[in-house]
Amino acid sequence: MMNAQATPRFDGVTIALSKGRIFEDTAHLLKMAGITPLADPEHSRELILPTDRPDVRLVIVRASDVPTYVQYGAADIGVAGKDVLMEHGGSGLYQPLDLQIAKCRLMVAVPQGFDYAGTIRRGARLRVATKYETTARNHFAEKGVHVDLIKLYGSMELAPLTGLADVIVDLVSSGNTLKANHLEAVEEIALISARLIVNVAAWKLHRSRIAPIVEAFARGVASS
Ligand code: PRT
Ligand code: MG
Repeated sequence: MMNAQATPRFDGVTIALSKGRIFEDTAHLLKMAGITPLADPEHSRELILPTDRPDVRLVIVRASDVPTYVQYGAADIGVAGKDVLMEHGGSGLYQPLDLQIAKCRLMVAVPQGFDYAGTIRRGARLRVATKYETTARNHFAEKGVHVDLIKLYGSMELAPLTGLADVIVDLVSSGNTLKANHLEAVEEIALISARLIVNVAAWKLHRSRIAPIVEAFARGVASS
């Protein structure tokens, strides 16, 4: 529960989004719900964006922070990638909708020509660089592969090129980034798309304000 005294009062629905592809791909869904942001997060420095509906505001946070804002009720609703949700664990979150946006795949990738299957067959330890530590650990544990995980916060593709790691676990959409860095995908861990997430307590207490937005998003997904 948030400390009521420290929390500025806003008696409406707060939606947490990250800028970039999530914000861009969510715009048409917001529109279906009759919500138009009054500023563009790419150009505004404001982190709380009002909308044309006085009862709805947006908060702009890092993609990996969206589940945290919604889990603790600082935002009622959010849009987060399945990758981010797997890593977060999903506690305190209701996930009513696959929004079918920001699609990609979470993959294991190696330097072109690296004998991934052979390395695993020999039972050698793999050094794995990734931002997705928990998901990667679970994946390799299920396969019975011994790994040393190296946590990175970005540019995973650089790790095998500099000798930091043997393999990476990262998102792939077109495959161009891997190709440009002489890497190739060898294994799929999960298909990824963005999900609508809702704070469990807010869903129970304020269902009448939140449900119409969820339903409008659902219509938006069905019509695209
Ligand atoms: O950028 P920042 O560090 O602030 O956070 P972020 O990278 O987590 O946010 P953002 O906005 O880049 O991504 C938000 C969400 O979009 C992710 O959590 C995914 O669910 C989804 N998404 C979909 C992707 C991609 N596609 C994607 N291709 N996120 C990142 N990428 C990156 C990938 O990491 C790799 O570096 O794009 C590169 C590969 O793209 P291709 O087309 O070259 O294969
Ligand atoms: Mg990014």
